[in-house]
Amino acid sequence: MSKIGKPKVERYDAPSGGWGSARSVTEIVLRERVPLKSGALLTRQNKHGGFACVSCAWAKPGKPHPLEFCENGAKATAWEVTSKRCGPEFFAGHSLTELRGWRDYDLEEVGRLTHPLRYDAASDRYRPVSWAEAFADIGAELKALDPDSVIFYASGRAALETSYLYQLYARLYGTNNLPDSSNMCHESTSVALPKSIGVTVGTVTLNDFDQADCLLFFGQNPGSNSPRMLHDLQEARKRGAPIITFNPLRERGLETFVNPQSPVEMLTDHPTQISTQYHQLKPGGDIAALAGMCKALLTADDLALEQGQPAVLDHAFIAEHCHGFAEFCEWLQRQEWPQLERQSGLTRSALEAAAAVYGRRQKVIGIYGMGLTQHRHGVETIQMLTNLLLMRGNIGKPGAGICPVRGHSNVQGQRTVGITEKPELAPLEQLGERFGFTPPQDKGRNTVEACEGILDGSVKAFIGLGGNFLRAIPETSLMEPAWRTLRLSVQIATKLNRNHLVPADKAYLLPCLGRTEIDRQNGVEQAHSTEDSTGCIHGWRGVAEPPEGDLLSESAIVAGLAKATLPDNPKVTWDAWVADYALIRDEIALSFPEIFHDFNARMWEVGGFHRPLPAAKREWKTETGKANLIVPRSLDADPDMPASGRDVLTLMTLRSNDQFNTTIYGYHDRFRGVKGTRAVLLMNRNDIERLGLAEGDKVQVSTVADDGVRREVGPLRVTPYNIPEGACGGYYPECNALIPLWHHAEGSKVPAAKAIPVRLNKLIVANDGGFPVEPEGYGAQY
Ligand SMILES: Nc1nc2c(c(=O)[nH]1)N[C@H]1C(S)=C(S)[C@@H](COP(=O)(O)OP(=O)(O)OC[C@H]3O[C@@H](n4cnc5c(=O)[nH]c(N)nc54)[C@H](O)[C@@H]3O)O[C@H]1N2
Ligand SMILES: Nc1nc2c(c(=O)[nH]1)N[C@H]1C(S)=C(S)[C@@H](COP(=O)(O)OP(=O)(O)OC[C@H]3O[C@@H](n4cnc5c(=O)[nH]c(N)nc54)[C@H](O)[C@@H]3O)O[C@H]1N2
Ligand SMILES: [Mo]
Repeated sequence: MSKIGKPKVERYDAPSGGWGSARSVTEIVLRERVPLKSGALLTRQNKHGGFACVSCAWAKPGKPHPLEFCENGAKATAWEVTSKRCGPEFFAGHSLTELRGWRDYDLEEVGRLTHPLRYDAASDRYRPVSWAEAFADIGAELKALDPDSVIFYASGRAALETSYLYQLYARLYGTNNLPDSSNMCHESTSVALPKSIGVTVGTVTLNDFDQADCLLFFGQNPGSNSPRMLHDLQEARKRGAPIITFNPLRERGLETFVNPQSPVEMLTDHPTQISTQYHQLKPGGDIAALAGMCKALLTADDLALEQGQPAVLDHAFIAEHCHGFAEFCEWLQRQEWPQLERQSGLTRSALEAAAAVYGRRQKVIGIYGMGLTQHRHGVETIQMLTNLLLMRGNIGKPGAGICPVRGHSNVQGQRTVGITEKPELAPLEQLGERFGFTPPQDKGRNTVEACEGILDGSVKAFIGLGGNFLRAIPETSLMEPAWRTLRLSVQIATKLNRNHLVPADKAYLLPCLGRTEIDRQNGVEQAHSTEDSTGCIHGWRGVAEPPEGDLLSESAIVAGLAKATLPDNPKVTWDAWVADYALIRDEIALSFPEIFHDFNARMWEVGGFHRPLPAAKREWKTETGKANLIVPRSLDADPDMPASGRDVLTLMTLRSNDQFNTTIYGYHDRFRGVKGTRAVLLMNRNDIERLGLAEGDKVQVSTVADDGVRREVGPLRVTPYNIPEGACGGYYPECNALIPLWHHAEGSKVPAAKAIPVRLNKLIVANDGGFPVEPEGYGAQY
């Protein structure tokens, strides 16, 4: 197993980016023994004709920087093009029981999967199997099952071409059970925005970022999760645009930044201050904070009009474009400041200060991430942010808009080409006509519903197009044993992860090419495409040689499975599609002509092509035909879990700077000063003292919910941090065992991973020789 330095927690005062970032990239390139040729590959990342970064979904500019990648994008590439291998010899030497004792980090560090594998229960090992046999057996299993009992999950990476084939496969088979990682992520956005402004995605492009004169930042951590965005933030600051941040934690990337690609900045270490106001609100305090800002604007507007001054609100826009304004104002007037202060954890004067800056600026973008989407009332929180923007006409004009920062590099695109459990979002009629079948009309299962089905036995099989489902979902301690009752699990993956080690009756692990790699079909190099966070679609080509072994492209695997499962259909030409991905793009263009017409030509436009976004042109595809101001039901974002009792804290689960979701690159969360461990609980000093604890104590953390389920994670090291009283922070995925499956956003069913009421139990350990690198929170039953 890997060696990890001695655990340490210390203050990190350096800016984000800078030398720390450069060092961190060098470390991983060396550790992964990235072949020298592939090192040069980073220069092709996010470039026209190069390959799309496999990390985040941030926009890819038409005029890229010389090196258009960031610390974490470089780590993601090194992780994929590693020269380490995880082949049949490895599995011959290790049983699944043994491997379940390994850390997530060590599992993926073994290297790339190289051969198709089938679980052999007698020896408790994965054994090599031929593709033909794997496809035939999986197909036979699926034919015997009710399509409604099968889940077709996608994790957000696979390209548009593969994703289109995947949804077609599921629908031809007979189900809309197409959950996506987006169900744990920005589904709250896709439910909130259609009601507010009639689009499922954000309205801004990089062009708007170039013009904005103020940015509002809610619950998104660009320093770790979308570092290339720091360039755009830095540019905005240089233009004098204020950035107002709402985040319980002080995140380094939102404080200061040194551009690691600017020699002058690197040598002078002269950082740009990012946030001009930083409001450390309570987790889930956003509805109240936004209501406070809206109320302050309304009051200022009344006063201005009374005194014959220019209005603060954009009354012309509201009159022409909005619905529900009067009702929203009445609601705002009824809100009392003491209540808004209590719920948000911010003072009236702080909220008025934020509103004052916002009220003076003409082109404002509202940016947000998991801090808003992962709450019980996540959908309403996003609608409140939209309300604030609408009050001053900040949707549908250059330099302004709403900007959900998506996660996986093609998660938005997967939804666009039909990976969705909601039949109304897929072009079912067109698919039915084109391919001569009757598509399933019933709503499919989303992620939480898939989990419920696994628990109650109604789900019998799971196909995973990437991802680490079992580790990413809540309720780990119930879900892991339930997974073993599945009839079939098929995982299409690049690296070994914990989900692969919990076998179903029949379990297959199928190795695929990564996006950085050259995908040759019949000797011809294929291109593929993705959609970024700003609705921009780009074509790409892999540039690295794929690992030696017996791997297939994701599209070839999906087609192989489909052919073995489905009856022959002359209109469904799997072989031709896999031989030439351009033909798949022709099908995508036929299914979604408005977005993808002339797809094969337009995908190579410099900077990509944009999908039409009616809201960006002030066309509102809502039921009222207007942009709707929506009144929230309460100020509390998590009313299903009232944090009662002085000893109850609200836990937020967070990503470190050294991970991509469940992929752990290392144990240094540089920006937060945490080194060599993920077993930490970030706490306010006053809470530490009040609860009779001390820095370095080990605690067992348990969820406060009286539903009879025991949910515990620990030991975690008590770690003082700049975080509001009553809140604490721990890492995802280690803390997922603490999230009840039923604690999810209403409307979108995104697990509410940012507000879990917990109690701490101090552990008395006789020989306190340090603390572990990772806590236990799962697998205790094995
Ligand atoms: N390197 C790297 N890049 C990634 C990922 C990764 O794991 N590593 N993951 C990718 C994926 S799939 C996604 S979805 C994105 C996720 O990127 P983010 O949206 O940034 O997600 P998180 O890291 O979960 O944290 C969100 C931020 O919300 C804050 N927060 C928590 N609770 C609240 C709250 O109640 N209100 C407010 N206002 N803030 C709150 C946290 O302090 C944190 O700064 O990043 C993507 N990019
Ligand atoms: N507590 C808590 N839970 C969360 C979150 C949180 O903030 N807090 N965030 C949620 C969010 S936003 C998301 S998006 C989900 C993420 O959930 P998932 O998308 O399911 O998880 P990942 O960790 O991104 O998946 C990593 C695995 O994908 C496989 N993989 C990597 N690249 C490829 C590829 O190119 N092709 C294929 N086929 N496989 C590949 C590798 O085997 C790797 O082990 O987790 C959610 N869970
Ligand atoms: Mo995500």
